[in-house]
Amino acid sequence: MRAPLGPLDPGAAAAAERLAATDLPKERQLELFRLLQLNRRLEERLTNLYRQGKVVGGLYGSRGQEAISIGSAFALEPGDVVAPLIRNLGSMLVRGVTPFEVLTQYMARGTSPTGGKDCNLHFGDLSRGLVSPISMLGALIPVMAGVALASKLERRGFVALTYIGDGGTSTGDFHEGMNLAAVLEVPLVVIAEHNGYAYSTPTGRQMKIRDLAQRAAAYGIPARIVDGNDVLAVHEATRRAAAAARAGAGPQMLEVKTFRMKGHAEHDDASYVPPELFDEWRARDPILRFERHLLAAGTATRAELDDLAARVDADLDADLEAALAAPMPPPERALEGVYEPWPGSGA
Ligand SMILES: Cc1ncc(C[n+]2csc(CCOP(=O)(O)OP(=O)(O)O)c2C)c(N)n1
Repeated sequence: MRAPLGPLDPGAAAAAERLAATDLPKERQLELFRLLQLNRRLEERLTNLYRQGKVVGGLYGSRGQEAISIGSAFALEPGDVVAPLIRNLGSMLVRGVTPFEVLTQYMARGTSPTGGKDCNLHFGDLSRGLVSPISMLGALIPVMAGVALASKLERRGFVALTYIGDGGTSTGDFHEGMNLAAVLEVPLVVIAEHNGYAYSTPTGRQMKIRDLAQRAAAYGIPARIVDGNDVLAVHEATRRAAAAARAGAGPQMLEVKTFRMKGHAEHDDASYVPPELFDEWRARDPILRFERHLLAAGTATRAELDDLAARVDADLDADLEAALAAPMPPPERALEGVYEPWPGSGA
């Protein structure tokens, strides 16, 4: 079977230990490391809860792709607006969503951001610059083109950023939204996550091109191809793309090459993925790579990194305990917030 993704570029395997250059100060690099650890360890706890039957509904993870969500969201300005997808928990964490909110959301607790009505990451918060994910793939592109248009028309200077999977780039909404954004020259940044599979369909079976970047080119949108497992490369490329969009250069796209290290969701054992692909990409794990880089560059000591990870774990233990103790929603609130009150109904 043909591998859906070849090496990132010739010599990529040998270069995999070298991360992109960065001028981020030490504290910011350690904050990136903390967020990566938080993303992974929170998802590991969610997997345990799922296996214990405590997650209500499906569980969609981002194992192996954490550097993309975190590196990109970390590169934005506070006033920028982000629309994550289901695999972008990391972007939400960067924007200040708490593990307690995420845990209660997945366990449908009454105190969760949606009061138990949605059971995964489908919630937003404009006060934190977060537009809610939309389940229909591709639909966020025209929505975020509109958000970016508002920024342009009102001269607000913020950038709108959203994500799309390789499969999602085959939807009509993606193409219409990209074309609209290009023609209107709005400050939109699209991060296209090329992770090899759309559910069980390898990329090679759903498009005849190798690089998603070609799709952006078709609309006159500049697109760069980035190693999605290098958090510093993703950060730097997003910073540049956002700066260009902010300066009036119109929409920008990044194609980030990566690999989905699990099935589509927790219920999917990924038996259709050749095991050697997992082996190949496990060697490029974005968190271990960054950890080795921090140590080799002398940016952090082993003790500092271990201490950070231990603190993440301790905080998560406390969050988990609190989330498990949170109440389920009372039945009488089941209809609250579902429908707009009918005009004149007094409701
Ligand atoms: C318009 C639309 N069609 C189908 C689905 C069902 N669906 C949800 S996720 C998914 C696969 C998405 O693949 P991709 O865009 O590559 O993202 P990934 O899951 O790899 O992150 C499908 C088909 C959907 N949510 N929306």
